[in-house]
Amino acid sequence: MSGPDATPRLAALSDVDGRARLPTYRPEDHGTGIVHLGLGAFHRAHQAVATDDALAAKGGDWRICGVSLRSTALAEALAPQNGLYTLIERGTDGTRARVIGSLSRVIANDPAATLTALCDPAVKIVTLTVTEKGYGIDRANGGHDPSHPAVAADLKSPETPSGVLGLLTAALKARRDAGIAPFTVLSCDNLPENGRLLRSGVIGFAGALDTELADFIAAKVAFPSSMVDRITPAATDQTLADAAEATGCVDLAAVETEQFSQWVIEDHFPQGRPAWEAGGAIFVADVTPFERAKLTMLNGTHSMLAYAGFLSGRQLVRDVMGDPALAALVRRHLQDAGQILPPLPGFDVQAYATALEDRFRNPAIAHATYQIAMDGTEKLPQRIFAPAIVALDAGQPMRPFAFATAAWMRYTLGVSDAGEPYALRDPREDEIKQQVQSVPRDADAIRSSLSALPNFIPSQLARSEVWNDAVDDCLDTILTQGMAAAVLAEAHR
Ligand code: CS2
Repeated sequence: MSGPDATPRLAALSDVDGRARLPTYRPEDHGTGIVHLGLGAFHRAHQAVATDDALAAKGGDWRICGVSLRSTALAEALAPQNGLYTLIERGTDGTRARVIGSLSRVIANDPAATLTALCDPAVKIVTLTVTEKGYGIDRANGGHDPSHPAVAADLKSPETPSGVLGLLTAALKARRDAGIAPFTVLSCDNLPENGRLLRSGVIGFAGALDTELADFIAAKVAFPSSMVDRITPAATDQTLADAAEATGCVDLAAVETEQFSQWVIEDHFPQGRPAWEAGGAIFVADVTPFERAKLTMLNGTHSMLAYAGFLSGRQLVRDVMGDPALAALVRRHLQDAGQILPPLPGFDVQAYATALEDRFRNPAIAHATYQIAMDGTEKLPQRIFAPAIVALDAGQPMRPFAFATAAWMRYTLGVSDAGEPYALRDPREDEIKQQVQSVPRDADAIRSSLSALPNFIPSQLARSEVWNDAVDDCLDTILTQGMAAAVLAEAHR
């Protein structure tokens, strides 16, 4: 296929005619050793890039079979390109382009082919970016969540699974039965102790079917945790235009991201791993402090600014940073969130906060507040509620967490201050609507009703008068004065 002006479609490195940097290795010389579940923009801007660096530096059979569990659009773009795509990195000092060669093949919405790929003896690692809601784990208690649609379906037909826990369990079983060593499972989603959590989900799911299998997984399968960080907005026409300009090819799978990239990984890979350190990854014994810093400061502030910003009419994170009152609330959130983190040797919390403000301000990155606002019920527990509990226990300021919660509660009403309706884009959207539709438009009523959502706001908070008063105070101003005025009032408190 070629573009309207007969520009060739990107399909081989030899097609590239432009300034884009090319892999310094021959992709076809390397076998596939990784299956990645969740082939979104984030994976292509992060782990696939670190793997590209690792292949260039140290070689190995570590190319990636990328799996889209549901959508087919991306695979349709990548398959004719033989997995090649352009990464556009937008720094404050300009834009760089490079072609990534680490994806060897793609599978889209094909559970049987996914299971076959997972059972390939050459596969040593399964990595995942399926978003918080994709796992089907009972986040409050650990283990699998039998009410998650994919988990429920896979418990009924475990031989033909299509969800994350079902696929991993079936593949680990088939490998055990065939005498093939288990793969290492590496979650790369923004969840606290993501490896431990995923391990509990897989063991819980397996245990519901076969306790011996669950024991085998508990004893033999490694689930290292990792913290990943790279701000990756959805690709736009500009991304594709920049890729075409840098490669001389039509590339329908191009992705754009910021220059910054961080990956902190627990070093527990019994079957070996790529030399991801060549792509800047840091290997540590315990990821928890890094992940807490990121979830509390970056992601927590992101969620606050997403709700407050979106409802103040700010479409992009950089627009939020250009609004003095919102920018002041971002700074306050970063400061107060930073204060409750346990000290981490070599980690300068002030420098981290300043760097985050700079990243949020990056004029070259168009990161939509509405994109970050998605899936609030999956994000707020680790980003806002867990830090709020620490702050409450330590007698530290918790107003920023109460304000973020109130902003989310206002967002759940599904209509802007100007009367424009919008979709919440949350897996619990129907439940939330039921909770808020049946109560008067009043801070105490809305807060009480949303606090009653099962497995959401921890009881330590929901029972705390100090917390509830603070949320009500913020929410009352937001409801009576509108978000923009409430942001101004909050910034000048
Ligand atoms: C964001 C994250 O969409 C969101 O919820 O907070 O995707 C954030 O951009 C990444 O975690 C940055 O590493």
